Amino acid sequence: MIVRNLQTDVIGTAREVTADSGNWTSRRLVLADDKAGFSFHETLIRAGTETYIHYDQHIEAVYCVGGNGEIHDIEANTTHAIRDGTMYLLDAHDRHYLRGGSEDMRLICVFNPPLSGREVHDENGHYPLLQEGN
Ligand code: 9YT
Repeated sequence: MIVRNLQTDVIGTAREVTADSGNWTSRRLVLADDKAGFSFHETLIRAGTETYIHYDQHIEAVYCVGGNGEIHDIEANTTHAIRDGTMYLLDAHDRHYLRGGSEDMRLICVFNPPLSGREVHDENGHYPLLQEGN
């Protein structure tokens, strides 16, 4: 069994990653080296920001537990409000814009394959497929 606490084991360590843009901070509670087959994060999306994302190598489920924002599905040209209790699943490598609303949004995110820990979006909104040890 692995037990971790956000405050004591994640915040302020290498498991906490902030985008260069400052748009989001990801606190990575479970990573690839835990060998669970997925990674598990709490992500803060800053209010009023917009981030282009395209996970071409990963599937991600996202569940909102606080704050507000929206997701714009580029292919479908639809926009969905996100608030406490909203889930979205990026099951088709969906290109999208993620927008923070009037307050920071707190999201619980699961990635398959798991992130190894250091990923931030590249200029195409992608996360690379990092192998452990890279
Ligand atoms: C919801 C989302 O994809 N936000 C960007 C950060 C990502 N969730 C991560 O690395 O934790």
